[in-house]
Amino acid sequence: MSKKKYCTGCGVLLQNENITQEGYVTNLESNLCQRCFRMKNYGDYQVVTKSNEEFIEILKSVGKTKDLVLHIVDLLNLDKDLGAIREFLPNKMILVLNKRDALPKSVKDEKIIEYIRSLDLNYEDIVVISANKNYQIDLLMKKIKKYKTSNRIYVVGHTNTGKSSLINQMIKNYSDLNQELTISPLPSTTLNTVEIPLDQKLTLIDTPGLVDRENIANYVNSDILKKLVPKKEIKPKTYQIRKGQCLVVDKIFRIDYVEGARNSFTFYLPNGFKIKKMNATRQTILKDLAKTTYTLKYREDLVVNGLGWVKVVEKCMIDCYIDKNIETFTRKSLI
Ligand SMILES: Nc1nc2c(ncn2[C@@H]2O[C@H](COP(=O)(O)OP(=O)(O)OP(=O)(O)O)[C@@H](O)[C@H]2O)c(=O)[nH]1
Ligand SMILES: [Mg+2]
Repeated sequence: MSKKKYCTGCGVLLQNENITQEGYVTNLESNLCQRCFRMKNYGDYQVVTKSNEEFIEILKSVGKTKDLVLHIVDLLNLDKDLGAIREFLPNKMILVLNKRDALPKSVKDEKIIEYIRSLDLNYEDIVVISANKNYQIDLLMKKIKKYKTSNRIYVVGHTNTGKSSLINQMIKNYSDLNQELTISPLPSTTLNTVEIPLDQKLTLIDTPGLVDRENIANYVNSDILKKLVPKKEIKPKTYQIRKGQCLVVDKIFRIDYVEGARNSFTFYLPNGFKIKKMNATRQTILKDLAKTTYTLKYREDLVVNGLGWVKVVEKCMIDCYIDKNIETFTRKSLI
């Protein structure tokens, strides 16, 4: 019987029997499954819908080890990415806040760390990094060496937070390996654990990300998906708005200003999205989407899960229209 072989890009079990099933390769000599090969070479993204149960089982098995865990969070989706993971993992953990490059430079790392500390979560340490820009990866490595309990370090988090991107950066920085994990703007790129021995003393283990069903990434086409992952520093866009006006983001999201004094709305969204200010009474666009009414207090954010947020200065009442599956919520202003 031949030995089982796994894809070096996403961890899936390789097979050459069924082209419609995951892990397909024409030749079992290959190291990459066909899906990874197409993503890497042609940017051709194929969505895989897997049940979260499988990913949760993997997390639980990590929870049975005593190994150090890195919890990777996307800074643009902080509140949601922080949730759900900890409950499966009693391990020692470092919180890694990724995609620093996408946040405005004017926001200081200390301020973000202070915000997290105020939530009183149970982490050994917190590090702000950018996997793509190789920012503070050395600092993270120092902390890993400080807190590690064995030679094995697990990398966990929600999907698309940049776990595989971080490991690829560490492979480049600290090893002679030429392996490269598959990364993509699509949810569920990594499908199974992948072990990366950086050296004799340190093995990083990539894991599939937990899928948040209320995240916008599950409900948009691939063009919008690509726009959701910011490539550059987000340029906040501010609009002065008064009662009777509305703000519309592409064809996905609309806010009507229902009640309140003249106000300032600042959008923190990836730069590719277009925002239009219009007269609400004359404009019917997106009004067939699910409506939620929010009463905002002084300096609060309206967050759209997976997209970004709108910072509102004065207290007011707004109606928000968006696909019914996509979650919106409010919080104290982050910035
Ligand atoms: N701007 C920015 N984008 C990043 C950074 N790190 C990762 N990304 C992007 O985020 C997207 C997801 O990255 P992946 O590394 O595939 O994320 P993952 O956590 O491994 O995702 P799953 O395997 O699906 O769980 C890709 O489009 C990356 O280019 C970063 O530091 N900055
Ligand atoms: Mg991955």
